[in-house]
Amino acid sequence: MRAPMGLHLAYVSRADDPAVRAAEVLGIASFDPPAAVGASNGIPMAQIHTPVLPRAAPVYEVWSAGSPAASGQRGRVHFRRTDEVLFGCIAIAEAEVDPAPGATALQAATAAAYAELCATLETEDYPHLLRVWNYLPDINRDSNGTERYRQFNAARQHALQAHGRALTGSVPAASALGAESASPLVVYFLAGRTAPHFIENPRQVSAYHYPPEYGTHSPVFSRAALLKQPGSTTLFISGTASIVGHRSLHVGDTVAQTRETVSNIKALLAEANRRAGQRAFELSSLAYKVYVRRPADLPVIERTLAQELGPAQLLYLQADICRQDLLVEIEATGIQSLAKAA
Ligand code: 3EB
Repeated sequence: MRAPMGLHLAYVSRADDPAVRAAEVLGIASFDPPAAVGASNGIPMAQIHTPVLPRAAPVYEVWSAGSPAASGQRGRVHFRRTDEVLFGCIAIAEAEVDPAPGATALQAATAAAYAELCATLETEDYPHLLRVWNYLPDINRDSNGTERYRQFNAARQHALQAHGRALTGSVPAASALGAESASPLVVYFLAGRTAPHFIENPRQVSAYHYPPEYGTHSPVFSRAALLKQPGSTTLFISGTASIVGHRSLHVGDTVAQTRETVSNIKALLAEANRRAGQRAFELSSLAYKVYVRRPADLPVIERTLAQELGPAQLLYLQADICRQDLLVEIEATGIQSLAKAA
């Protein structure tokens, strides 16, 4: 039986899970792997150093396509692609870069990662960046007088600008999280040949318009991206937190932050369903990654999300979040397959 066209996402506990059809796998992100996994059979493997909660076996986020995929490499970017979409990943250790005067090692690593990412999109001809995941060690730590997340934002924006890419509007959905100290900067991404619809949240100021109190350079991401392909529609919801307007709400209150985050996701779903057609996506049918700053908050977040989301697929990870006052951040993916609906 052939898989339906379009993208597929599975969270599995083994990279060789039988549900994963090797020929159609685009790429894998592994969370908290016990040992080096590396690229296997030419399948790009983004190794992310964020512990899975509760501390247990590693989890593999497996992206695949409804058609056979081909592997490639450009510089440090490992990628795999079909005629429609490309999955890529790159890891750069700060110890391996040589920053220009005035730049930090994280800025140099970010600049290199984004330069190689953009070059891959150009040479392989996948002009539309759909979704980007960024994991940087010690995201909230200050160095050279600036928080590392803000350093990352400056370097990301400069690199995208240097490659002639949009800084507002047509910018990908994204997540940016902390990772364990001394791990490399890891970026993985999906790009396509068809333009997606980019979606903003009417309850929030667009991140690319955040005022300067959050950093000299705004983060470059859309709140969500909606990709329509023959036979399926994919909704990528960016990392979403307890932010209304541009302010963090419910400082110190994990339950209230979790609920506010779900309200933001509901607002994005309403926008997406308006674009995709009546009720294409429901809260309970998305796959979620929940980033928890303090592992001790896990039970209360789990209870709150069980009430709010129903029988949704949830993966919990321990990670620092890009604002010190945020305790939880949630990203989500929805895939509506017409074959399944029929
Ligand atoms: C926020 O809404 C929370 O810098 O790429 C969420 C998703 C956040 C992506 C990024 C940051 C990013 O501002 C933080």
